[in-house]
Amino acid sequence: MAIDEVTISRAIIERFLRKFSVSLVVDVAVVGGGPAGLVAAYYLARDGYKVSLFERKLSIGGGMWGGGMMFNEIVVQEEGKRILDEFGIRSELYEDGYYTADAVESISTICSKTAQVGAKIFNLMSVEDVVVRQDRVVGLVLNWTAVEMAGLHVDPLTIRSKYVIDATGHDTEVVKVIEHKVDADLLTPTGRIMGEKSLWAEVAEHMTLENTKEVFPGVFVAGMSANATFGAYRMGPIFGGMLLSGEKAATMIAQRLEKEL
Ligand code: 48F
Repeated sequence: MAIDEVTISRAIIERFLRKFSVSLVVDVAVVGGGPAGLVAAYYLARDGYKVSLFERKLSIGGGMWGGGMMFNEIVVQEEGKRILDEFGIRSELYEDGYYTADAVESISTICSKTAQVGAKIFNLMSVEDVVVRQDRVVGLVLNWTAVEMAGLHVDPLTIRSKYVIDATGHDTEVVKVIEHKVDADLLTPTGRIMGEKSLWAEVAEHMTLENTKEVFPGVFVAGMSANATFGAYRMGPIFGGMLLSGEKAATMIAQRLEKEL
């Protein structure tokens, strides 16, 4: 059969628009496609919620691809291994309580399973603003990363979402927008972003879970963004906290959504 280039173009355009159109109104919008955001999107989509994930970069996966200092292996502890097992990612005992896994196998599997359970993943899109109504975030403002990079004067588009997860990592970008633009305190002890502290793996790992919570009505923080928002330590290439934080954000939001039914 002959191949028609225009059919290829039309197929891509129509299918993309279909995917984007159904993502204009969602239960949960996840900002950032690192391990924390992907795991949150996975559990929510698997449980039947309508989820979109927006990632600024071409590749999904955030900081997991490079392991530690480009040695592409990750470390998790017992609790984190449970999540690797759930995704079917192979890991190997290194010594008591420490497991390693191939960084590429880990993040590509998480990404693939998240897409397969129905989360709509959009790469090359950046979240630049939020929509606030009655002191609650009810949507996100999106633009192409290429527009952002080129500094072009192009207006964005908007989506509506019952809940937002800021999983933007160290930069905690959604919360930053709220802090700068919304005339209300954040749900942190100071009402402001408290800022990330230097590296302390042991404390940071469990603080990540503690800090995974609602930071503004309608907005949860997960992963490094949670620690940056609540003034906790970074942890380097141990990834269990990121995975468990994604799971916790999903569980907390699912409980809220259930109540609202
Ligand atoms: O940085 P990232 O991997 O965050 P994470 O899921 O995991 C942190 C670890 O990678 C590592 C660590 C391990 O213990 O400390 O750093 O918390 O992924 C965040 C993603 O968010 C994207 C960014 O490109 C990255 O892929 N991102 C950031 N800001 C935006 C965004 C934005 N405004 N819009 C869309 N994507």
